[in-house]
Formats: sequence, structure tokens, C-alpha cells
Amino acid sequence: IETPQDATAAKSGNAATDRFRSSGKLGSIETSVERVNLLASKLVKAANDIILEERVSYDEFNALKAWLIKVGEDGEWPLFLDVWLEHSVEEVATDHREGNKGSIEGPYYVPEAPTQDSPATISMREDEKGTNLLFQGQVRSTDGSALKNAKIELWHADEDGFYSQFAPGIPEWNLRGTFIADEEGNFAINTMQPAPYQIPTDGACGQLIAAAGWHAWRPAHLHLKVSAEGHELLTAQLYFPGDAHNDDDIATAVKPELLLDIQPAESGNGKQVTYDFVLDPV
Ligand code: MBD
Ligand code: FE
Repeated sequence: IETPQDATAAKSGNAATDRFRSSGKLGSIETSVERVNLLASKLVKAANDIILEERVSYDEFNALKAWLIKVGEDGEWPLFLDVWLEHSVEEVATDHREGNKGSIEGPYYVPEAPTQDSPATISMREDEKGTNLLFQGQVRSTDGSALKNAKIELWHADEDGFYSQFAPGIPEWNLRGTFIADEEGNFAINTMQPAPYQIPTDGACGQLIAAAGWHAWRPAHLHLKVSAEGHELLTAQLYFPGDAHNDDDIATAVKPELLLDIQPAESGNGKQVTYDFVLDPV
């Protein structure tokens, strides 16, 4: 039997690549010759400038070729792009918003996780390890009105830092769920506190990280998509104060507004936190 500890970069990378291919994100791309010309020309020029400025050698050029080939072989293009570039795309896409700050989606979202009405417990193994976390709050519009029956999609890693559907041997929807808030936009979800996440060290991205002397860590985080009728979809991540990597996330996806105020649970079992979401009208 495969366990999550058998996870390899190639397996989770290829799963992320397959996930992207079937995500529908490729169905609606609108662009023009002028736009492709502009962006591709700037990208190629930036690379040529680096080669000339830094006097890149043939050995270095060949190392780059070999590495780019390996990124594809390991299926790590989604991982590479989401870790090192998505944060800028997210910044451009959301800088008009008055409501909640968001953050990147990353490579491990799966749509249509099973739906439950709040209050609810996310699907997890009977012996799921970790600290219980009650995550609750309210979804409102920027004018302060409650967003009735708002939808909260939550997904995150387990206590060992693994995501279901991307590491082997974890039940399909483990620590993934869709939750419907009540008439007042209130929600309460029982889950487990996730562990910090280390991006795979045995694939092309890990090879780059090691060769450059970087670290591979993201701070522990909850992933969310929050939506309500007539409002922009919010994609966010929330973080835990005191995490060693809140200030040097490899994916540059932490913002001060996204830090949770974790408290001991009133039930006496684990932690609880209240976090409200404010969505922008379309
Ligand atoms: C993750 O869990 C993640 O959220 C991102 C953005 C990149 C790699 C792994
Ligand atoms: Fe993540």
C-alpha cells in the first residue's frame, strides 16, 4: 500500500499538471497577436539582458536547458509558476478590491468538494492527526450587509504537510470541503490545524532550491475560496501567527491581513479562530 510518505515530486507534480489540464482554465483564454507579441518579446528580452549582463556561459545555458526539460518531466510547471510568479498575477487581478485581501490559489485546488451546510466538520480520517481547529466567521459585502448562504470552499494540508489527491494513500476528499453559510452569512467549520508545507525536494523545483541555497518552506496555511451571488470570488490563504516562515514564504503569498488570531477552543479541545470575509460586489 502506498502511504503519503511515498509522495514524490513527479507524482504530485504530474497530478497538479493533470488537474490543470482538466480545470477548464484553458477554455476561456482571450488574447491578441499584439498582446502575445508584447509579452513574449519582453520576456525574451529580459532573458537576453540577463545573459549579457551576467555573461552566462555555455555550461550555464546547458544547465538551464536540462533543468527546463526536467521541470516538464516532473510535471512541475504548475508548481514552479504558482510558487514563483502567481503572487504577481494575483496582485494585478485584485488590486481594485475594497474587500478582503486574497492570495494565490496554488497548484492543489480541486473544485466541487462535497458540500455541507454550516456548522459542519470537514471530511477527515477517523484517526486524523493534529490539533482540532474551529474556524468560524461571517461573510459580508463591502457595504456591511450579511451575505446569506455564502459558499466557503476550504482545502489544506494535513499534520504531515500532505494534500489529498496529490500525495498517495489519503482519502479522496480528506481535508477538503464546500460549506454553505447560514442566512446571516455565518459559518463554523471544524477542521485540523495544518502543518507547514515543504515543496517537494526531489524534483526540478527542489533541485533549483538546493542549487540556489534557498529553503523550500511555505508557512502552515488554510486555502479558501469564498463566493456569494453578485460578488467577486475571493481566493485566499490564512496563516498562523508565529510560524517560522510567515516572513520568508517561498511562494511570497503571506500578507499581514491574512494572519489569524488563534485562541484556545472554548470547548477545551484544540484551537478556535474567528475570521470574517468581506467580498466586493461585481
Ligand atoms: C502549496 O501548498 C501552495 O499553497 C503553493 C502556493 C505552492 C506549493 C504548495
Ligand atoms: Fe497550499
